[in-house]
Amino acid sequence: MTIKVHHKLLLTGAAGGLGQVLRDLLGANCDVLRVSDWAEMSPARAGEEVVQADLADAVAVSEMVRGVDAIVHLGGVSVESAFAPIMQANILGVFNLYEAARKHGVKRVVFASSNHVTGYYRQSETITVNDPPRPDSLYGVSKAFGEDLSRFYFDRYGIETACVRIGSSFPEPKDRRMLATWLSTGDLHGLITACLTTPVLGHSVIFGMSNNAVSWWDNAGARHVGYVPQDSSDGFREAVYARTPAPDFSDPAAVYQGGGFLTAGPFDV
Ligand code: NAI
Ligand code: 15L
Repeated sequence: MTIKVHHKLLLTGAAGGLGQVLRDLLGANCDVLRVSDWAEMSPARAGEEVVQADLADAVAVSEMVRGVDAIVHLGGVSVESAFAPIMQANILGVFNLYEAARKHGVKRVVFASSNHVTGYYRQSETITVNDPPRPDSLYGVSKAFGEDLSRFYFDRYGIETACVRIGSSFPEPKDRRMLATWLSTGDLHGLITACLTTPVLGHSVIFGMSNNAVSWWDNAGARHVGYVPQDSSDGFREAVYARTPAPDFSDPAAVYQGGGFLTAGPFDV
């Protein structure tokens, strides 16, 4: 059973892939779920509020945040792209969100960071949450900015944040890399619930992964969050091997943890 400690939760990025999944699940974590995106969303259901807002619009973001107790922040550019949209959504947008949280007294945020903050580590390395960022893309740099900004808002204003470096959260692992990076959507919800309910969150970085046998990430530094993954990519391994070619190690995507993000771009501004 999900423990409900918040009256009103805000979910940003609610029109996106993970946002739609979590919109169905996070209702159990609160009395009222406010869902937001700049894209159109389906109408409010019982126990929901729908707010359309561009993260780059400080006034709109302030109104979006007013009155909520905690935020699950998924909104933003979710892949490598030209810098301008990344700057608007992931840099200015995350600043607007934390400023609004400060002004309105919101004390806890779960920030959807990404494994691409550390994509330039090799697939032969196991890293911890204390290893320095090595972003593999402008997108990864923007998520590293969000992690740093949230640390500043914790140190200065006491706003607690879990920076969840999500691996690959899809219904199934799509390729061999995702056997290591896979996070089931059930485990994603479990992880977010843990971050929302753990007594003391502080400023925490945690790798968002299921209990996969092959893993590049050590979450020992995030034990206080109380996340215990229930799923594993292991059952998909045989089928993934059967439908995908052996890795070509002259391709950086097969060598580094960030996979295809290593070779995405540059994009015209
Ligand atoms: P998505 O691209 O499907 O959803 C992102 C949502 O943000 C979209 O609905 C989009 O309309 C909204 N958005 C973009 N710019 C906006 C703006 N300026 N103002 C308001 N809303 C805006 O991405 P997905 O897969 O659902 O991921 C959700 C979050 O989790 C993203 O922040 C992504 O970076 C992060 N993440 C996801 C992973 C995955 O495996 N799905 C892996 C690592 C991180
Ligand atoms: C991400 O950060 C992306 O948002 C998602 O679409 C996937 O590509 C994921 O990383 C991944 O690394 O598989």
